[in-house]
Amino acid sequence: MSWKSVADLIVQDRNAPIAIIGAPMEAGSVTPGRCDLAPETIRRALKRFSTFDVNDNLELDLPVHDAGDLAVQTMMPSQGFDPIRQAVEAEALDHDLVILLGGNNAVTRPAAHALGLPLDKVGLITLDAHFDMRETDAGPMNGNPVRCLIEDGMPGRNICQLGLAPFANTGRMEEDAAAAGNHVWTIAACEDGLIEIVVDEAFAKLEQSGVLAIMVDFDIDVIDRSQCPGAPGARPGGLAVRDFFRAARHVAMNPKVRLVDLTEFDPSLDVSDISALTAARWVCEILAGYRLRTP
Ligand SMILES: [Mn+2]
Repeated sequence: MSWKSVADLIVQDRNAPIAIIGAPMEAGSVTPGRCDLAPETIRRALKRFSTFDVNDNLELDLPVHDAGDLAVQTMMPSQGFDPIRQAVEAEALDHDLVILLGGNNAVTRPAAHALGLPLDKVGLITLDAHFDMRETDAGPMNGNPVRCLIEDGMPGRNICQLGLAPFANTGRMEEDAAAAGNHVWTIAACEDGLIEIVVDEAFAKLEQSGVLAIMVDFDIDVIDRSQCPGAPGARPGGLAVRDFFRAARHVAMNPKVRLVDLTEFDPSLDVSDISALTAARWVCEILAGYRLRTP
């Protein structure tokens, strides 16, 4: 390779401002698949991205601490809660920003508990086709992390949900999200290049809620399925992949954002590496957004 790749930035360096950690959880998925393959697939795909963004004349020159991948492949979300929370918490203590590679969307709940703050001081933004408000009587799974977090004590006013897809949720979920006080922007509100405005609206809501730190969950199924076939929940009519990248960069520019995750990427469903390259580009955009933070 004649150029420096983004994979070359990922090294063992506890002083790095950013850490990356994989949580290859698959058990507890509504649609069983191979989300456990995502972290290694994304790491491999990062070798195909250079560190230079020609659009903005931006060189990614910051090291990223590699915290490895957790051994959660065979664990149910209830078993995986403590290992994920503890590992993410350790990284969040040492680094400004933690990038968590799922795994299915069940990794989001333990991660939100890992910022060293009570949940009423943590904000959660989701980019997701789904409310993730399924019932919790059978325990945590990939379809209910938002409901779990509300039951854990996160106020709905701390939760902003972006990109909800039509015919992919129930009226009951919408009612429950509204009753909890969640802030909601459907996919229609995120179209036509409006995603950065919507992200700013979400940040403003979280500012009003008085949160001290923000986690952003990027469920890759928010993207249009033609541009992200490797996500079981993705549907035609989803977010344009360019808007997904814009959202990632814009999110990472906010210093209150301490943790981002990418979930629901299933490499076994992918076509021509489209989703692998999309997930890896998401990492690049997060690093670019961090790089553009103003101190
Ligand atoms: Mn989800």
